[in-house]
Amino acid sequence: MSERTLILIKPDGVSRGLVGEVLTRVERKGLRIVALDLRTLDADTAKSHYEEHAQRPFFDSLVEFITSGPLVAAVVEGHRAIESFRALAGATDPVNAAPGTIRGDLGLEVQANIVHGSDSTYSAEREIKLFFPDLA
Ligand code: RTP
Ligand code: MG
Repeated sequence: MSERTLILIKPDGVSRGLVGEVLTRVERKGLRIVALDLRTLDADTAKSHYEEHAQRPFFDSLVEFITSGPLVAAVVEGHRAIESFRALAGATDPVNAAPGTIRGDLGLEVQANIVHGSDSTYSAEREIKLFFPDLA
């Protein structure tokens, strides 16, 4: 089943020069990039993107982090793309993420964990509309 997911290379990934590394892993997996953009999020977009975490103690810090510099937003498409990219990304906390995953190989800290991937078909649809409202 082909589907689409939203991925972000977070500001830490961009500032560390990991855009090519992440996109290479995505493409080698067989996922196809259908939209790609470097942008800096405003606070309202960031809050909307992470709305499910609004009551969490780390929310303000997360919004500050994700708006702190340019990130790369992409829509990728392929067989079970949502689950497939989450598996490539690895566990949220890079310390617990398996070696071989993006976070497991390249990250150390839970907030600056390099990438985001939509976690369900509902989230993917919502997030793709938020980031790329004109995408067909
Ligand atoms: P994401 O939404 O970014 O793909 O990450 P995820 O599903 O693996 O993790 P989630 O629970 O949705 O958390 C969203 C992002 O919030 C930051 N975070 N900080 N300080 C903390 O304890 C903490 N916990 C989560 C991370 O940047 C995480 O990816
Ligand atoms: Mg999440």
